[in-house]
Amino acid sequence: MDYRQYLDINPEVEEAVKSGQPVVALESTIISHGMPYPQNVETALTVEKIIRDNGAVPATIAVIKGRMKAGLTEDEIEYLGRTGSGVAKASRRDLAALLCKGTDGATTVTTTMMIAHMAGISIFATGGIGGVHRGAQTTMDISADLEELAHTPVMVVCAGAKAILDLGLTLEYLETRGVPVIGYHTDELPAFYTRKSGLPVDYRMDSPEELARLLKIQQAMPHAGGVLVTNPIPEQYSMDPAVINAAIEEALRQAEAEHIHGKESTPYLLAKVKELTGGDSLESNIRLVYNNAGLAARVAVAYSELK
Ligand code: PSU
Ligand code: MN
Repeated sequence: MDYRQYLDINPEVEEAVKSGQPVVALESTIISHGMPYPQNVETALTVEKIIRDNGAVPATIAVIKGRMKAGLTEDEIEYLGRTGSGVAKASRRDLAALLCKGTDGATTVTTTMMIAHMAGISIFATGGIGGVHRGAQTTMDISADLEELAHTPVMVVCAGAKAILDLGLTLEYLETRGVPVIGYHTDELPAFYTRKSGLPVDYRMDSPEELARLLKIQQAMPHAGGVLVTNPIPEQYSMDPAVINAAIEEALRQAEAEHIHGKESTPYLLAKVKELTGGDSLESNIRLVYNNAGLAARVAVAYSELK
């Protein structure tokens, strides 16, 4: 048996991959669990358009009826967005079981990296990654995203991670697992809604060409893992740190009071933060994803021009 039996690569994506044209992968958990309907669908379709406008082919990734899909139709994106959290959040441990049962799954950063790699796609844009949760010293809640970055040779372009996580421990974990953390036009790890966390990235890079070369070199290493690119939210959309941090603290308190844990933890915290900040955090979230999509597409173009 071979994983290709369960993989459907959309013809446009397949053609682009085969001929070395730029392709950017996109995740689907952000659609079904990360944003409300209908903004989730609107955002997902706009992100695809931004990638095209920047010269690359978008490949939104999901599991649909037990098939791993690299490249979705508009109807499939609409279906994932409308169904929302009715679609299972699919991490690495879920993938084989979803294929076995023939059901649907919204892919996280982890499973999007896996399927992108299976489909021959090296660059992936999203909003934020999972990481080491606050209190992980006792809960052991550490996102599988960090492990995937450690062993799958895909570049993930994100806006850092939300402060619902312990950002310092997240960087420690990435260091241990050998994942380079790059700041795009910054020396500081961005904290998703805000441009600064007070924590240093490993390297600063200032052009898509440099990022593309880094990825090529990384991929040439034996047992190559991934690369994490952190791209700060554009200044005009960044939030007031006092407002967002107060919402995060309150969301964490409510999660604890309601004994939320496991895979429910991240979606619960994301939804709470959104609720507590009204529409502001959603607007910022959408804008930073657009910003990441544009950068990822430009990196993909530069990558396709390398020998
Ligand atoms: N962080 C965000 N938005 C998201 C996610 C994380 O700011 O939508 C989603 C991504 O799909 C990520 C996943 O891969 O949550 C991490 O979940 P967990 O912490 O359960 O590993
Ligand atoms: Mn977790």
